[in-house]
Amino acid sequence: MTAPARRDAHEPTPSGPGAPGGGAPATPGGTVVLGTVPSDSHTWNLVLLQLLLEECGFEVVNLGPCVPEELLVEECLRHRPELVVISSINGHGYADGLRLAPRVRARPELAELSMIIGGKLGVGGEAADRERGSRALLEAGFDAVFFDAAAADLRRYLLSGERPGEAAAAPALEEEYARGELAGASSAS
Ligand code: B12
Repeated sequence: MTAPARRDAHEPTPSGPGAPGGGAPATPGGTVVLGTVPSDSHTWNLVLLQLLLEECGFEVVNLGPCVPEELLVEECLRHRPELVVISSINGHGYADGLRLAPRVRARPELAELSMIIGGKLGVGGEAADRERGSRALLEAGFDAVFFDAAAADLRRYLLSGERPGEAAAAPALEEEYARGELAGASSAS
């Protein structure tokens, strides 16, 4: 695994000791809080991601579009989720995410929470922009950043055995995935 600043835009950064946020890994069967940044009113991305997360065994609390930062913090405190997934596609995800992550991390109870962000996060199409943006979002408190991401990137992240604590759950899902029993498996590689 390469250092965060050098990694491919689609390659998740490992959580755990040393990683920003250092969040505990998500395990299937837990709760995922899903939402977007305050400026983003797109909803179909959230619907698709909710379906994917549910297929992977998570209970999903979908906060919908234009989630105020305070609401996200409140919902995280209430549900204590295994994972927070922030999806943004309007191009402001990068800027909003830089404000959002520190708000969450400011609460000591949420300092170790696993939190990722992805979608169409910016408007600059250059790889260097994505790399700089990813690094800044990681430093702001996200555990993984997916610039210009697809749903398959989230699936891959959830199935990843690299994240400690997922080793037990990942092989079973991996088998289902290989058999094509998880929706969308044929389009992922
Ligand atoms: C429908 C739509 C709208 C509708 C939304 C209706 C609704 N209820 O959702 C309306 C008309 C309201 C709208 C408004 C705007 N839109 Co609009 N919209 C779209 C459009 C056509 C489709 C989006 C969609 O629903 N896709 C379907 C979902 C399922 O796919 P997806 O968005 O790609 O999401 C997947 C991936 O991104 C990924 N993913 C998403 N999040 C995450 C998170 C993680 C962690 C991971 C791993 C993966 C992941 O998985 C998702 C599920 O498969 C896109 C163009 C396009 N063809 O994509 C523009 C688009 C998203 N819109 C855009 C823009 C600019 C706007 C406006 C700013 C326009 C304006 N000037 O007013 C506003 C924003 C309003 C706001 N406050 O947010 C731009 C964003 C540009 C950018 N990011 O660089 C796009 C790309 C159009 C374009 N090419 O310019 N929009």
